[in-house]
Amino acid sequence: MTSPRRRPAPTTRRGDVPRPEAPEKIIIDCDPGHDDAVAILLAHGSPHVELLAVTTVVGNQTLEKVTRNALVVARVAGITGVPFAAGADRPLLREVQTAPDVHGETGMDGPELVEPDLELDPRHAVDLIIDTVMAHEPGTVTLVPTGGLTNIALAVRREPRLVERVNRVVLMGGGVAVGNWSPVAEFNIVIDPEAAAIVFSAGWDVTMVGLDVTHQALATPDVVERVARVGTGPARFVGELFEHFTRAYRDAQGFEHPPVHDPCAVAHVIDPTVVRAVRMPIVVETTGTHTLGMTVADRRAPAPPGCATSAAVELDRERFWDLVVDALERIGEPGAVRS
Ligand SMILES: [Ca+2]
Repeated sequence: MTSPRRRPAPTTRRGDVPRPEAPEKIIIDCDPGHDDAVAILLAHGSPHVELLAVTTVVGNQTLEKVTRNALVVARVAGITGVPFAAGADRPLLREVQTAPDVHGETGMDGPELVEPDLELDPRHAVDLIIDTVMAHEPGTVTLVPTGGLTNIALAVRREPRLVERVNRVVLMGGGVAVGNWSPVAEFNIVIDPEAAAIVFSAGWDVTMVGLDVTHQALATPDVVERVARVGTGPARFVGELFEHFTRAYRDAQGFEHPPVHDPCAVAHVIDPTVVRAVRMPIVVETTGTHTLGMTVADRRAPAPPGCATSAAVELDRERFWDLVVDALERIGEPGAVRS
């Protein structure tokens, strides 16, 4: 079954963002994470999405660290009235793999990480996801995972009606023809390939925003300068994240400028013309000797009838960063950046 899709509103002049009738309700499931932090800020600052909940999953660092980081971002962004809950502390089958070479010992090295002031929701992330989706009208809540897919897989196994209830899943992970954790696999997928296989094959509408587009979302000096010009505490926070991310990506992965992956998924929800996706069958490799965690995308057009998966193929870089800068400007200066 195909979920109801929101029709993209027409874009007006360059730099403007489309004006949908109502913001799209989203849940971000994440592992902050420098780019997860930017994704949360983009979602919070954008008038085109409504953040219903933030859940965390082991990934870039341990569950304890990424959960604390999510709460730090909440304080920096001034997010209140949105539940935050911690989820899985390990993958379904595999050993825990984290990425300290990219994200540091804290998982969000760079800025000073202030003491969080938000209480965690007592529920497990999986329960919070299920409760939130089931409490809303069918087809109105979009899941935006930006970490490993353990929580999402557990949620859809625990409550199979989620397949019909969610609007769609727009995830950062994978790639059509590129890897980063192996020659063919991306980190979010390969750290829990069984969970990813469950999510991609569940039958709900899945859009994979993968490395093909996120490797174009580079924090180049002009982007760093644009963010700095916003001049607020949250913008300085992002600047300090970029500083670490730039060094780490240079040393660990040989990138001149770091790809800021996770906000690309949020940007696709905000405006599908900024991150354009094409429908194609995608399956996750769970047994490959050299290809574990590969998202095997069938680019032989056209996609067969009933195909529920899409892959992002093109990023409008200029308008993507417009969205991020616009969100930071709207957030302003509400949260403490220095303790
Ligand atoms: Ca992430």
